[in-house]
Amino acid sequence: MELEALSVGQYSFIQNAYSFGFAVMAAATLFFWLMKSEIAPAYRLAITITGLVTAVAAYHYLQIMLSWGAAVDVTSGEVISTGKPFNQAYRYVDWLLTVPLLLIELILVMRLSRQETIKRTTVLGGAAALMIVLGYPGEVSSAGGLRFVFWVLSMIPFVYIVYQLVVGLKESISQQPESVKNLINISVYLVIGSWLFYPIVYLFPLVGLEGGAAITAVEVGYTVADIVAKAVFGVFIFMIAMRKSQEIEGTASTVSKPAAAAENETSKPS
Ligand code: RET
Repeated sequence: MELEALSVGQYSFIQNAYSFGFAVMAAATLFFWLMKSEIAPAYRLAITITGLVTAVAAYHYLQIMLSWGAAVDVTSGEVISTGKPFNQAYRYVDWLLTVPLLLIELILVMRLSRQETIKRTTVLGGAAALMIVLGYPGEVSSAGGLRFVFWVLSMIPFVYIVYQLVVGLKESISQQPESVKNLINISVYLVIGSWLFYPIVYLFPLVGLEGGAAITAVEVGYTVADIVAKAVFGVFIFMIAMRKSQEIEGTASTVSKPAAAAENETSKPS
């Protein structure tokens, strides 16, 4: 990455985007974990994982921010490289850990049969990890040809995941309770929509986008996409779990309603 192509303004803007990313991911983690007690036990694992994903991301945003701060010196009013490299591996390590978990969150909150859960989490999680691993060599290579080859290789599991989400899960989604069907469909399209951003951005250097504006677009763009794919998506998972929990609670309270009503009657002041 040609950091000296940045203006001080662009450099700070990116630093602020990382800081914002850290704040959102850390706050989202606290929210998911603190609110977990509101969720029925059957859906708590999904929410624990949702919080883990944002926790891992918060940690990486902090590391990215520190690495960004150490890579250049702006005290002269210009962006001067300090010689310490900006570590791009943090993003990929983050994705490697969190992208499979994001798909696992979705499967867990659907609460499919045990066998289907194992099958789908393994296949989708495995494909997601493969997609990230195949993308990395191209990301760090300076040869355009190699970048393109790894883009094509990484697109194979990507297309497979999209196919599985849209076609493979159709039947299972149709069996979900009416109250959450819509939320699950939105979550699936949120995954596809936010994930599409990454392979497009990856191609920027190949279509001649360079310089400070391109670096800014890529770094800020990845940060926004990460926030949508992890925190916003997490809120949807949370809403699905919450609605399903309320349904379980609703069924339970219908059973005990007569007793509760009778108690209310007797305790009413006259
Ligand atoms: C790469 C390499 C080029 C081809 C493809 C890619 C896909 C990356 C994706 C990343 C998703 C990241 C998420 C992060 C959440 O915070 C690796 C850029 C297909 C889909 C969801």
